[in-house]
Amino acid sequence: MVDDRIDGHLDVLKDLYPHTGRGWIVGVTGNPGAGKSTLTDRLITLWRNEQKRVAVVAVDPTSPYSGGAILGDRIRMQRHFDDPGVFIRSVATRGALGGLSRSAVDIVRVLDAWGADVVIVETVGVGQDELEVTRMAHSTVVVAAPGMGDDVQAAKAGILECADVFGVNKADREGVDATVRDLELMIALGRKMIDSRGAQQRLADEHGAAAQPTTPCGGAGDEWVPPVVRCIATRNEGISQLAECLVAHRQWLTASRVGAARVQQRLGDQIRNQMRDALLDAATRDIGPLIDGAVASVASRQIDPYSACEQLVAAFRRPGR
Ligand SMILES: Nc1nc2c(ncn2[C@@H]2O[C@H](COP(=O)(O)OP(=O)(O)OP(=O)(O)O)[C@@H](O)[C@H]2O)c(=O)[nH]1
Ligand SMILES: [Mg+2]
Repeated sequence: MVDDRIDGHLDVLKDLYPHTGRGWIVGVTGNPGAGKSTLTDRLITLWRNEQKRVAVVAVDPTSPYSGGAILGDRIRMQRHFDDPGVFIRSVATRGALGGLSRSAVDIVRVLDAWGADVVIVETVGVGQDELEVTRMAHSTVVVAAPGMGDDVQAAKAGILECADVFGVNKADREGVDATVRDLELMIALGRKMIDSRGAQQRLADEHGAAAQPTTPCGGAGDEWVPPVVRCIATRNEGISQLAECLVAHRQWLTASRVGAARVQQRLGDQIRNQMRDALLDAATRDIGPLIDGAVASVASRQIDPYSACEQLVAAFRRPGR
């Protein structure tokens, strides 16, 4: 009902809302083929072993970027399909303005109400919609892989801002050191450098040299520096370290003032988005033909799009139109 926005779905969401707010929303984002689904599959296993209920929302798996990976996502996670403690849902609502993100936000709420301890949201890190979905997560891991030459690209797309943990996957491949270095350089440029060597050494002592985060899992006061964790999802290596960093991030969120501020901001964003959608729906319903007319006028250059927009807004606000 919620995904298809069938009549009555808002009532369902209203009824469910009091039951939400308990789940931990974890974003898994990154370029197509970086290994997000394989990694998610490993995280599901890890959290299921801790008796957590896990839900997965795979957003837009049919995008042209990932080339119909809906099947890929299912294959990578298929071992969990008949586990009643796991719920996996793909969302591919493209087309309608903002349709993708608003469906995804609502589906996450439904799964939160279902009692998911963790809701993992897998998105391909391209496009505004995906970034919007990522913003809804409490903790986000950005999955990078060596040799994709995409790190700078990712920074441009705003990925850096939403990364709480970097997972450098496919660490069995050549070029992993360069990818880690690039990311660390980006983090250092983007944030104040903190002296991390002490903590790094401690992690290396605890976990061995294999897959330790290259930066410490932890925030100092109001600052969180995203750790970079190497992993090999196909071999289940580095996954528990990655999960530890995510948990550390969650704890930091709870303890710091940033966490509360983020919750406020996220709610504000969601309400504003909902208002934008609702207003646009109402306008389309009330003055749909006028909008079509304005599009035609702009197309034939009789009017500029700015004035057209002003006139449409004025027409929509006119009482008793
Ligand atoms: N060598 C190597 N291959 C991996 C690793 N993790 C995943 N892969 C492979 O990379 C390919 C893509 O993995 P997926 O998990 O589907 O990647 P994804 O990011 O979910 O892809 P999309 O959903 O299509 O964007 C698959 O063939 C995986 O087996 C890894 O650690 N090392
Ligand atoms: Mg995938």
